[in-house]
Amino acid sequence: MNKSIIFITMLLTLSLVFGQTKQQTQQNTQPATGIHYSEKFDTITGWKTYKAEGCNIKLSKGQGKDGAGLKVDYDLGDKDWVAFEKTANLKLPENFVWKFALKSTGNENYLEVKFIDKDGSVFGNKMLLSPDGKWQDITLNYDDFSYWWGGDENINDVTRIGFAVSKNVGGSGIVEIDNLEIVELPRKTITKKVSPDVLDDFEDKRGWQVFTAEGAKLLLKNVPGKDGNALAAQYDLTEEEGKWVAWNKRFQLDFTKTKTLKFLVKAEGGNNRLEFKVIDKDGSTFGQKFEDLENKWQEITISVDELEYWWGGDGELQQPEKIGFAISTIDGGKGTIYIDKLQLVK
Ligand SMILES: [Ca+2]
Ligand SMILES: [Ca+2]
Ligand SMILES: [Ca+2]
Ligand SMILES: [Ca+2]
Repeated sequence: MNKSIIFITMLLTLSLVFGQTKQQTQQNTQPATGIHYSEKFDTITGWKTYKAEGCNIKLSKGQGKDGAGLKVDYDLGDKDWVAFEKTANLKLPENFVWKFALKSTGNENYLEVKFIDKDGSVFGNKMLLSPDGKWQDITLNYDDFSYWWGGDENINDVTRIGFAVSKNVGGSGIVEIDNLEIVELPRKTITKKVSPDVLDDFEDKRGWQVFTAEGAKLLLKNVPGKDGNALAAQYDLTEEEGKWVAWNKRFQLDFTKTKTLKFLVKAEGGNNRLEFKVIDKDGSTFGQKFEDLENKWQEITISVDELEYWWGGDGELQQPEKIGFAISTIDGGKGTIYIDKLQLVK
């Protein structure tokens, strides 16, 4: 979590530099479809680097996938992150894809892809690098990005775009990027029909943000579940003690009428502990732990009043804003926890 704090500090500084202009409306003067941003990396001018203390990053012109590309040599050592960003002037369309070619070698760390807007809101996506030295084409949709921190919770005029390499196993590696494009797509018609008490049906993994202890790994996927898709949390806690992986998402939570939450769960692999959390705006974290989960679907019912206060904030739940899950070590090792149909019961 240290990394997040460092990022917040860095981004607060950036947002001060860029001022506090607030813009609530998003005017769409752009054409209905088309390329909003394109970078072929014939030059690497304008890309700036940032790093946590003790980390190193060097940008150079690489071979690229098509013509030259951006080559990033990094060394996290045992620290947390390096970043490379560029100023942009972009009105983000309502529906888009962010495409780029990616090649990496070295250690298996995370790649973060980020938009930063005028008031400092950061929207991002975090993926595990596959450092196999092969070019792969990455396509991220609007749904793959979630609000991370800073500014307000809307993405307005984008002033910077960027990437970061953040710690999974740490150490060094090379990341190469080419053919970066942000392309507008036709507006989506939303056809989802979910009952109003379902907070998340896990048809997609939109909005879930991943955190891991040093050396631990977590990959979130959508797989066929109990009811349509479920979320599969594939984890590797290693054999060491005290490891954990976690994933959180923001929800509009109102516990004034009902305080009963339910979800479906199934566990495969290692014998480990599932933690369920409700997190307040000030960081007050309340939770409940579950052990001996079985390899068949079961429904868990939680009463918000019975959650235990764990840490953070003032110990009171005034403005609940996130729900989180975590897996912590009993025996460690690998496994998958499946979650489906998270609901606030009427
Ligand atoms: Ca190129
Ligand atoms: Ca904003
Ligand atoms: Ca589902
Ligand atoms: Ca509180």
